[in-house]
Amino acid sequence: MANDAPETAGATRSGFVALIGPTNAGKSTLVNRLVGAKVSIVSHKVQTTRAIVRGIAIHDNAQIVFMDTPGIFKPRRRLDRAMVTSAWGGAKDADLIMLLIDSERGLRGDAEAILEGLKDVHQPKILVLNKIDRVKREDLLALAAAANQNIAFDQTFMISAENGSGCDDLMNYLAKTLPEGPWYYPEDQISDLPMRQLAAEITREKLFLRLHQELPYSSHVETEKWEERKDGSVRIEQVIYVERDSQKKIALGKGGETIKAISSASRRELCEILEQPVHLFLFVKVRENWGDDPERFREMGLDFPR
Ligand SMILES: Nc1nc2c(ncn2[C@@H]2O[C@H](COP(=O)(O)OP(=O)(O)OP(=O)(O)O)[C@@H](O)[C@H]2O)c(=O)[nH]1
Ligand SMILES: [Mg+2]
Repeated sequence: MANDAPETAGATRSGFVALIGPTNAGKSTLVNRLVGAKVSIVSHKVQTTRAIVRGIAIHDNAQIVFMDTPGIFKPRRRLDRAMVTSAWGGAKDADLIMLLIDSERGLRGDAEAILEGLKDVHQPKILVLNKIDRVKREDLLALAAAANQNIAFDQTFMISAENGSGCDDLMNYLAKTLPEGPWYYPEDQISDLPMRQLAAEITREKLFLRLHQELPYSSHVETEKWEERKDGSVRIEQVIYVERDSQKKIALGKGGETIKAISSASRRELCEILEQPVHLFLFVKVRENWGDDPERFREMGLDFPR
């Protein structure tokens, strides 16, 4: 046809790549590695990511928009259901889907159900076996074969998001596979999360790292105030919402030592990210049943399941 665009050497490519997988597979770790900056929080606990976080990378002439999604698992609470729905929604919006599996866990647990669910998703899919620093090579090959049995993955990659091994090959593949087209975001943008929200997420990460049992899952952080000061520093006030008075006591710790430790870890990281001195003030408030409050879901970027 006459209006066919000529193949130009400098044609740009762009697209959305959704990372889906069981909780704790290393999706957020991988997004941070591929973007080259921390855009999504990471913890050793399950269900760390709660809503889709977009991290943007440029490789060769391609702009790759990674969608980090909440892990997929069998939901119990309302919040769980919203998270799992959001993850599948991310997959449906993507140009390409990356299924991330923890090689050590293999297909046990939620992975089987996700493979089943992927049969209804029609975009190109690739399989990424993560945490290869933890397993023997022959086990990896067996896992790759088993996962490829029911789903036609275009490619299988074996990587370690933690130490970066295999990540260059993965990026090269994505950059040449995404469709031709203009970039979606300005060249220097690495995330679509507003700073106030990223700051709340950083504090939530410290909470996940520090607190045990159910408490991290029953808490939620919001940035309430953000005040740039004349001396170049910033004053940030955040509230940690918990569901019960007993949880508030645990979050504060004896003599306030737990909240102090969380605050200073979060403040240190915020200073680094913002490249300015940070005065961080954390408050713990009880908000009963925040897990059933539509407003909280909106704040997190989730739909409220009825
Ligand atoms: N050994 C090893 N650990 C890894 C690797 N990638 C991630 N991890 C660890 O796995 C844990 C979970 O990582 P996350 O990135 O939070 O996992 P996720 O898939 O985003 O988890 P959810 O958001 O809860 O669904 C963290 O303790 C990471 O440090 C890897 O390549 N090797
Ligand atoms: Mg995550």
